[in-house]
Amino acid sequence: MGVLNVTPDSFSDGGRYLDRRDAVAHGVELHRRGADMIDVGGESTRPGARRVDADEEIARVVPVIRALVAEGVPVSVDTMRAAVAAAALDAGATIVNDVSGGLADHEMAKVVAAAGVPYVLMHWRGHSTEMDALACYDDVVVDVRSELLQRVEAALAAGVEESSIVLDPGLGFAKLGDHNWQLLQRLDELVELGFPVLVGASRKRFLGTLLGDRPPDGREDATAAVSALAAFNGAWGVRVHDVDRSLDAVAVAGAWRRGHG
Ligand code: PMM
Repeated sequence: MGVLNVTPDSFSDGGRYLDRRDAVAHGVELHRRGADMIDVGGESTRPGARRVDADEEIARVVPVIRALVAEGVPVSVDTMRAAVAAAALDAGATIVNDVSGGLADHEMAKVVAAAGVPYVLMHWRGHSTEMDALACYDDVVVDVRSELLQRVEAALAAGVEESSIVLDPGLGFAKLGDHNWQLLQRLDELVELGFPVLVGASRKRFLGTLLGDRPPDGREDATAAVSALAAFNGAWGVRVHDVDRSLDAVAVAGAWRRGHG
């Protein structure tokens, strides 16, 4: 999954693709390079980020989604709002990626159920302004797993098909550095729930910390290493900014796992 943030303030690519033509060209390029889908988001979720209103979010993402779909690019929409998801699906998006796992907007699961599309439920505890204060766990893997299962129950109750659900541990969202590493170390405990698992580590702060406070644009090799290890440990997908490196990493992981190239 290639990341396309149409925002002025995302932590690693904010502002870069605000111009609609640049955004579409970048999404097409990521797809051409091998991303199976492009994840288009119009609201930054970096720690401390302020929310934009729904109309602004729709105005940012819908024209980009429409243009990508016209170019034959499969698109997921990265949003916590049902109204934005509905507009994005209308514009041709075919997956909903909800970083709040349905918690931020209780209408979301109904929109997804009505559309019958895949639904990424990410682990989340609160909005960006408050999430760092919510990073308290007994056992982060056990807690994330059980909170995700509650979100699965809510989605099923709203009519979402079980086979449409994808789970994501939500690295960096109400997680301190080592919470992320524990979730990765024990990824199998999420995978064994039987749902496809998506991992989003690309350029995140915990990678920079590991590498001696490296800035986001120096975290690409570490991101690719996470992609290889996530794939090797049973992840279904990785959400990344640099598609080439992760494609190679995932190819190596697959050959290693199968024992042939
Ligand atoms: N991370 C970000 C945004 N959306 N969606 C999913 N499913 N998983 C993630 O880990 C995730 C996400 C934040 O990263 P960005 O600012 O680089 O988009």
